[in-house]
Amino acid sequence: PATIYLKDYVPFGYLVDEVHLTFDLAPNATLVTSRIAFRPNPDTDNRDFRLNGEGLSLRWAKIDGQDWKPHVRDGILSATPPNPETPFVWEAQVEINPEANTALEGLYLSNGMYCTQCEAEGFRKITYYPDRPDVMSTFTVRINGPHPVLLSNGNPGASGEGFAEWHDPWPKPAYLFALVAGDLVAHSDRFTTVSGREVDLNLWVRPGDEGKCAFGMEALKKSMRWDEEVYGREYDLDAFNIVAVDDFNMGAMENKGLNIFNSAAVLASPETSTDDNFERIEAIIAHEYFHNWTGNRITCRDWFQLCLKEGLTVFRDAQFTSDLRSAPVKRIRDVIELRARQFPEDQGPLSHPVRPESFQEINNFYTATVYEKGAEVIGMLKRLVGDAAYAEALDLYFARHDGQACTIEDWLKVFEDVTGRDLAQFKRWYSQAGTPRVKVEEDWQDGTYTLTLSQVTPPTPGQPDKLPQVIPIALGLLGPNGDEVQPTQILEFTRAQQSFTFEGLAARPVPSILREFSAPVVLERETSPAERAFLLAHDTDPFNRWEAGRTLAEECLLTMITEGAAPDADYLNGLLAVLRDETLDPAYRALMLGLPSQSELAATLHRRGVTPNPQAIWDATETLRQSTAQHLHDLLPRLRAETQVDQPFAPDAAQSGKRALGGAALALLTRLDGGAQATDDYGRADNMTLQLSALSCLLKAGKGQAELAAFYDQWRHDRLVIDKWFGLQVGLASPDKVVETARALTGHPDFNWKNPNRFRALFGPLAMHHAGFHFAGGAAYELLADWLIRLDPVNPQTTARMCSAFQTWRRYDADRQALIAVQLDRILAQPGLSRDTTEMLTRIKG
Ligand code: DPP
Ligand code: ZN
Repeated sequence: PATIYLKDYVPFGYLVDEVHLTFDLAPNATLVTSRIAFRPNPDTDNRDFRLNGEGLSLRWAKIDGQDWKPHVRDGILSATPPNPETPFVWEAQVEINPEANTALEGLYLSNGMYCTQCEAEGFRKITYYPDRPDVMSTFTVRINGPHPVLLSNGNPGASGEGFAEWHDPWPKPAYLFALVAGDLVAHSDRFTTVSGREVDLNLWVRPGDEGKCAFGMEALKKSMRWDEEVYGREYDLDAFNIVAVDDFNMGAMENKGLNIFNSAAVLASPETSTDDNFERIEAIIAHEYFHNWTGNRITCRDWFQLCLKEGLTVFRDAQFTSDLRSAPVKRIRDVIELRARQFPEDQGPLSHPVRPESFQEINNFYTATVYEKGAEVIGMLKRLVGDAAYAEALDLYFARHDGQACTIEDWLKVFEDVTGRDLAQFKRWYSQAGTPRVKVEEDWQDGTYTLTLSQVTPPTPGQPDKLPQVIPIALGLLGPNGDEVQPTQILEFTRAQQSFTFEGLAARPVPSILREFSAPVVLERETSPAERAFLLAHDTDPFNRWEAGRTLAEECLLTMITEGAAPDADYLNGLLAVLRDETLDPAYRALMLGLPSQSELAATLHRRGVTPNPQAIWDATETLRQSTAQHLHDLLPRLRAETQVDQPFAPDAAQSGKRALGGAALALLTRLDGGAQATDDYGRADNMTLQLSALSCLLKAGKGQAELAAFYDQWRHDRLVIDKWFGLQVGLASPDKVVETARALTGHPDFNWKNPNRFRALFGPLAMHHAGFHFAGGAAYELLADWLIRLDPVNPQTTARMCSAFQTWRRYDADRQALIAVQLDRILAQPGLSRDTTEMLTRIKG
């Protein structure tokens, strides 16, 4: 496959003033008729007229009303307009086959409903067009079809029996185009914007799902208000439609005025959704809504700039969640996710800069690095310039670039203009891949405390040498009694090595470094368990207090693994003290009970030059869990009593925090009582959070088969709950049983593997089960490879994404590497393997 480079960017030779599309819907022969007004682009002399198109059968084409026979090859239609220096109208009609579209890109059918996914390059599967984000136009759409609901972007126009028209007055790139047609029902509401615009809100779902819409609608209204209040951004159309669809490769899509959601990312009810589901849905609704300004009104010049909209929009949705719920809890959860998903990517063969410089298949770059590290970079920028300058820069960004397709250079320039700072070094965060490692050394002499930091970013593919980056280090100092002697300040750490001194201190302080996780780096610091325990007890920064407990747990596990040590008393006592403290938010205490994931432990061992043994990591984790249960024995019933919820169910921060802590306590209790309490809880559970938490405890204990069967019977009609049923069994199996459990489930009649949610429900937990996936013998590698081979011709995008299960393979021993290499080669040898999967596996192999 061809590689596309950022450095080769050239503008398109023409601007598009207007797009008119007519769809005559038919499952296997939909006609798309286009009329597009082009004019020469004054910014370039290049007049090549090339349109993208894939899988289209062209029926006719005209330029300015004259029949035209264009040249079509390899997905490119080329023609030379008779008068390229004057405006002209291109018309064409193509036939497409939505029914045969299993890749879920372009126009496809899901349960008889038509829907689209055009980001990144799906529009070229609908009609011939300059399918690139820097070509923006207004769209007018007419849909002819027998369906009761016919939707497209923008404002509704004329409609009647068998047709509907839509007009989107805001120029947009083709990737934001959307169309939906089907037998849908709406949950409707209204929103009045700050300037008084009345907006019709609709959440469209399949009949039967009406009861799962209320939460999403509330989340939408909160998002609309929040963006007005915090960013001064108002909605700009008369209607905002959201559609839930069952077959969808990603979470959701921000199409202008017509967001399309994976049903798992929008449908919610207390009986079928966990608290985590609710929180995630709220965040995704916000995310897609916020794209209306950061992504749609201001879009990306080219796909290398993807983080321009994604990093910023993830950052904004995180701010929203922090405001609505608990800021420390959100921050901790985001850092857990970052370490679980972005760090392995950044520290392995798939490592790429936040703004990549080349790709073969852009779908492979919708990554944790572009999204989550992209958001971290914005958080760092905000820390460095301060809140006021950040707000001013954003105002300037919206004012200066509204209606444009922009670059990271444009983004940084508004910050430079507002602050007068030179951001050349900061820009390395966008161009250098890899996670910087920061080493800390300390010195204390005559009342002067010196902190010496050094930074190294290890080599990543294509980038052997790295330059120092600007790392904002949020630092506070604590005195011996735990009082803060130096409140949080931001150290600007810009050189390979740099010292910071603090004078006039009465006693040697204990530093609290990288508060709030002020930069996405790995902190390497030799400290005693006693000092960590001190921070766990006293740190005034909630993130770092949690982090102290986390590192204490990690070091404890690592010594158990490498030295066969017993669980560390500092950890267990520190944990007990924190959990006893009823002034602390239950959600926060629940997070304190978490352990580093087994994959994270493997990464740390690998970084320290030790080959990880997955079974040993599993065993140590189990042992520590068991000791924790015993150590907290007396406290567990009290935690359960404290976290009882007496009010009617609400998926808010307060209640979900209680359920999280109660669930964590139940998991420990089950290790002591053999599941008696969990069985009882399962019988009384009246919401999915409690039901799933009780069932999980039982399965983890090797019990609960009767409950599992009852769960299936209760929920067999609900596809989203059955996804959970699949995932649970694989995720909670013991390492030696994971593969046989997964294999047996692939034979279940409900294993509709062509549905991405169902495929991921089974194979996601397989890949995430560290000790099970890497269980000796490599059967899990083979099973996953078998199914990737099967899925690739059907759905390359989801296949390629699942390949990342293998990205950490170089961490492990020679036997495991050899077993994985066999599977990677076997997949790569498949004839006709997709560009998506080929690129991923080639990069993973390195
Ligand atoms: N642009 C989408 C999102 O991140 C992904 N298709 O919201
Ligand atoms: Zn997004």
